[in-house]
Amino acid sequence: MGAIMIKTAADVVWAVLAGRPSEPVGAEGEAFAASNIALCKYWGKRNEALNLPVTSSLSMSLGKLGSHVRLRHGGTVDRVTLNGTALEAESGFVRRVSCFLDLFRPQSGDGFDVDARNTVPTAAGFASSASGFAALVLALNRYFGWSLSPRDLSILARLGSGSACRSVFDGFVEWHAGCADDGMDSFAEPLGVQWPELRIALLVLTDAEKGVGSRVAMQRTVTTSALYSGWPRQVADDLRVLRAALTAHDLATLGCVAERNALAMHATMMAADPPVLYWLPDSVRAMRQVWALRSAGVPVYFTMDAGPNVKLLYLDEDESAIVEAFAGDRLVRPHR
Ligand code: 2P0
Repeated sequence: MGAIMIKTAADVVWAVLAGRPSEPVGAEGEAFAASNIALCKYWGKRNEALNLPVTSSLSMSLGKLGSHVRLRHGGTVDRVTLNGTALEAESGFVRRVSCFLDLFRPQSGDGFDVDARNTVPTAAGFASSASGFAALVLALNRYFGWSLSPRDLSILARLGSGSACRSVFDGFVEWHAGCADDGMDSFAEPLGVQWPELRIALLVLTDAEKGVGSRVAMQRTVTTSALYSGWPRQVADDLRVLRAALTAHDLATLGCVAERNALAMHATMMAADPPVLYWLPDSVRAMRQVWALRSAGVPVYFTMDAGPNVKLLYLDEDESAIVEAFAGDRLVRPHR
C-alpha cells in the first residue's frame, strides 16, 4: 500500500539513491573490480529491463584480472577510453556505457570521461562486461560519495550487466535470483569460503568475436528452447551441491558439478531456434583432453561460458602437470 511501483532501471536507481548526494565529492572516482567465472551459470532472464535472472548463480573471481575504471565529469557528451584508445561515440560499447550512465547524470547534458582498462583479455569470452560495469558502479559510488552498501552496489551493477552484480565482490559469490518484481532482492553476496588452493586457468583457444552475443543467445534460449524448462531444477540441485563442496574443499564434487552445469547450459542453447553453438572443434578437443587427464589421475575439471574457450579448475599442487598437458595452448593463469 502506497509503495512506489518500480518498473525501470531509472526507478531502481531513484529508490537506491534516495537522499544521496548528486554532486561529486572529489576530482574523480576510481575503482577496480575482478572478473568472475560462474561455476553455476546465469542463463535466462525473467525481466530484461532489470536484468533479473530466472535462477540464482555462483561464481569465483579472477583475482587481479578485471577492470580498472576512472571517471570524472567532462563535456556535454561521454568520452570513453578503453585500454588507452579513445572509442568512437557511435560504437556499441560506448552506447551501452552511455545508456547506463544516463541513470546517474545529475542533469541531462552532463557528460562523463571514462577511462577503462581491462587486465582480462577483451572479447575472448572472459566477461569483461561483468568487471567493467561493477568497476563503473564502484567508481561512481566513490566519485559522488554515496557510501552505498555492498548489496545496493550489487543491485546497481546488475542493471549494467547481470553478471556484474557478482563482480562487486571477490572470492566465491552467490547471486540470489530473488522473486520480487522490482528486483530489490536480486543481488550477490560473498559465500565467506576461503579456498586459496583452488585454481582456475583460462584456455584461450580463439580471441575472435563471437557471432551471437550472450544477451541474445540467453533470451533466445528462454523463448524457444524445449530444454530450458529443465534448467531451473538443475540449477537448484547444482547450487546445493556446489555450496557444500566449497565448504568441504571437495574438488571432485565441485568440478563434476561445474562441468555438468556448463554442459547443460550449452545443451539448452543448442536446442534453441535457431540453435546457438559456441563450441569449436578445439573446444571439444580441450574438453576431451580434460577427461583424458582425469582418467590418467590428474584432478582437473572444466567449465565454459557463452563462447568457445574453456576454463580449467584444479588445485595449485597440480598446476605444473596441467601446464605441461596444455603446453601447445595459450593458458592464462589469473592467480599466479
Ligand atoms: C554467467 N554468462 O553466469 C553466464 C554464463 C554467460 C554464460 O553472465 O545480458 O553479460 O548483461 O545480463 O551478464 C553473460 O551474461 O548478460 C553471463 P546481461 P551477461 O557468467
